[in-house]
Amino acid sequence: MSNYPKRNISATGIIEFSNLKITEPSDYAAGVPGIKAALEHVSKEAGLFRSLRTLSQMNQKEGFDCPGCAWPDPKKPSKLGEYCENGAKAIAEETTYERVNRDFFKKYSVEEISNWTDYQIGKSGRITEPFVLRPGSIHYEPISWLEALEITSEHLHNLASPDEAIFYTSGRSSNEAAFLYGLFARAFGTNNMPDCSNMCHESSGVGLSETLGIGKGSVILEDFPEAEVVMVIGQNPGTNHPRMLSALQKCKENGGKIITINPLSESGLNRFKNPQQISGILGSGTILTDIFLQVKINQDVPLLKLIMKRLAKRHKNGEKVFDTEFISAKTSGYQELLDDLEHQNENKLLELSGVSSTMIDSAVDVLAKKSKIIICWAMGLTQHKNGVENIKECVNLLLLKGSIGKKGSGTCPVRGHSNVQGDRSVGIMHHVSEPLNKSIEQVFGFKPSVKEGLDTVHAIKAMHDGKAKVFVALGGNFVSAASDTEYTSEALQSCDLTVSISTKLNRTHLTAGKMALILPTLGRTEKDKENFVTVENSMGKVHQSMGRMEPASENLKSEPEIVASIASHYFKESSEIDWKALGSNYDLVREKISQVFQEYQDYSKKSKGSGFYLPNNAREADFSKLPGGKAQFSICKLPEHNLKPNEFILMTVRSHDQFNTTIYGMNDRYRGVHGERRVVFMNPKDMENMHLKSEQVVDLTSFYKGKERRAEKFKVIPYNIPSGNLCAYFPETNILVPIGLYADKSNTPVSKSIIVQIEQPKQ
Ligand SMILES: Nc1nc2c(c(=O)[nH]1)N[C@H]1C(S)=C(S)[C@@H](COP(=O)(O)OP(=O)(O)OC[C@H]3O[C@@H](n4cnc5c(=O)[nH]c(N)nc54)[C@H](O)[C@@H]3O)O[C@H]1N2
Ligand SMILES: Nc1nc2c(c(=O)[nH]1)N[C@H]1C(S)=C(S)[C@@H](COP(=O)(O)OP(=O)(O)OC[C@H]3O[C@@H](n4cnc5c(=O)[nH]c(N)nc54)[C@H](O)[C@@H]3O)O[C@H]1N2
Ligand SMILES: [Mo]
Repeated sequence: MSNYPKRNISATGIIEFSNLKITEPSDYAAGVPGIKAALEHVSKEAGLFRSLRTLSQMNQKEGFDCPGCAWPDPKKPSKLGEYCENGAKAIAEETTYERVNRDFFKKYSVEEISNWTDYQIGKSGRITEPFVLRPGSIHYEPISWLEALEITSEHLHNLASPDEAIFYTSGRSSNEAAFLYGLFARAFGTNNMPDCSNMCHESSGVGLSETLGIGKGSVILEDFPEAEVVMVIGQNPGTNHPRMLSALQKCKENGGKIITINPLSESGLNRFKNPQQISGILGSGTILTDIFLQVKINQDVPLLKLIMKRLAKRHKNGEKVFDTEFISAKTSGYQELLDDLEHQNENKLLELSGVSSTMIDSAVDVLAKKSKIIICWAMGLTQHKNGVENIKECVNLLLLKGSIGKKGSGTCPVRGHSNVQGDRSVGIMHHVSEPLNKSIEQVFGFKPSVKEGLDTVHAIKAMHDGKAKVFVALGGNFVSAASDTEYTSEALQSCDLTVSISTKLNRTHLTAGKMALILPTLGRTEKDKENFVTVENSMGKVHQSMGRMEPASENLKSEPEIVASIASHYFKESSEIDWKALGSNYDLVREKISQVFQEYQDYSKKSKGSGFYLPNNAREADFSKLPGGKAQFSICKLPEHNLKPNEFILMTVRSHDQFNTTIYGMNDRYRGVHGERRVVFMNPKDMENMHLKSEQVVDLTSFYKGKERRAEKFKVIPYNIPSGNLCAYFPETNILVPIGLYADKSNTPVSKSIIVQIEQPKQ
């Protein structure tokens, strides 16, 4: 495409402070303030009565699946409503009355909107019809569906190779949409299918596959009441998976213990006032965490090694601590692990972990005596250079205790997006799978490419280098979610065409290619004729989801229909596949899925009601597909940071008022931060050493391979966080994560251990 003047787009928005108020962090989650916050959000965005009706359908058998997190629904959903405060916010966000329509784009140019914060952009509302940003133009204008599809098709045809196209998926898409999308990418000829999982639980997938033979967790919801110990590592369920707190509550009520490992003492894990119980509203709630190990950022491997070393010592002294029968029948590498633990220096591990020896002993004591153990984790373990080894170390502990494939025990990587696991199961994957390729050939009659595709970080590099020219996104907000914001923004803007299938406006629509399209789609809550779609929850259960609200505009199409239309316009008459039929008949899509993946027999029928579980070998303690037919112990290295005296490790987390890049509001109630997001949490002693006062404004800089990256203007907040560690929110801090810095094997950006310095603001 010939050269047009480059648009003047801000990748981050103008930086302005709002109204910071700091209070004591809350010492419990949910309760009355949770109900109040939920009601405030829904009334403001979408009207109270309309929202309450929508919420009453959420996570019910005939209703729709919450578009928030992937935590499973109980067998008997509460009649009062099976949702949490943050689920209510997700609904408010989708069912908002605000609209991004022709008038909006006439009034505001993309250059102007790009100066807004992500919060302001998101609050603009739902997109009402297809829009195009033509080369050289700075205003989106309406375009017909037909012309938009023709433009997409023409650009895809003009590529020199199918590998010049990128097909990104975010985890909110249904199984049906994701399957069609993956099928189209493969029929088109590429495996370039990066997805949000690459930035999220990819390390879990890799670590679990290599050790247990399946990239998913092994527990189901009914294991929680049975568990004797639940360890929650690197996860903040009070904010990100609030319905998980009810499962933890049941574990506690049955006498179970909870061990939490986190650099922060997160309120949601301290005490829970269940808003669905009278006692939760009037009473003092349930204490959740019994033992809190305040680990330093990224020192979980040393901590877990120390725990295992002390357990091994007790075992050696004759106490029956390890499940030796399980170990000899089902595992490989036990002796090597014991040797490694033996050689580790106790004091070094202790110092690295930052946790007191007596606290570790209390955890060891509980773990020594119990055998039904669940380990839950999320981004606090996956988004590090050694993310994969973090997971393997958790597996080591479970294997020593025989806590796999047994009721009340197992692995629980708590998934993020509501269908991120389902999208993977039905074929969104940049890796080549021989069996999948074979199946697709049998069912659809074409041979998919055998060339490995690009994941998120490599797709960004390819676009930046001019090797990929068309970017299509099925949902998500690529530029704000990915690392190295400025670099990713340049990468997208260098594309000839970017196409976003979206519900709401976001920054990726602004860091657009030379030509850009927004194809507006129905959300989860909305009626899609009489169709239902299916999703898979965090525990491998597939079930239906059916929206019932009137769509935000009559000009929206469903995701499966949009994907199928792109395919049918691209192939015209030349495809064996009847894309039009697939785009309108989801039973037919499910039939095709069940032909390609044998686990989905009788798919349409079985997904009704409460749904069905996909097979899970780890749940059955069947490791026959692994070397020697055994689960694998791993020897993990200690993480290395080599910090200079003025350097800190920064983790980037979610506030209580956001869903990834969608900012619901400006408060982080549990952590006592109100009205502001540009804050950095810091240990008071570190502040003193650096002569920093509370609310003083600083810049954060990171250096990587000779390049400085700077995130400007953050207010310092004294907080209970280990010395040498910092915490701030994403996406504001993504600008600091170098594109070249990602986890070994999983390629997940290291969003939780960024080495930074604190500097005086530049201006
Ligand atoms: N309301 C809401 N719900 C969500 C989301 C949302 O944004 N908002 N996002 C969804 C998505 S996609 C995902 S992936 C999940 C994310 O769920 P989480 O992983 O809970 O999300 P984060 O905010 O990234 O929190 C990470 C936690 O790990 C801790 N941590 C950071 N570094 C370390 C470390 O080195 N070691 C240990 N032990 N702990 C560490 C942090 O202190 C924090 O408590 O939530 C999903 N659900
Ligand atoms: N620094 C840092 N970066 C991170 C993380 C971190 O912890 N720290 N976490 C990472 C993680 S875990 C993840 S999962 C990624 C998230 O990456 P993404 O999934 O790409 O980002 P989201 O913010 O969830 O996407 C929000 C957008 O999705 C669109 N959308 C919402 N609902 C629908 C729908 O039903 N259909 C369609 N088609 N579109 C819809 C809307 O337009 C909305 O603006 O971010 C990652 N980035
Ligand atoms: Mo995620």
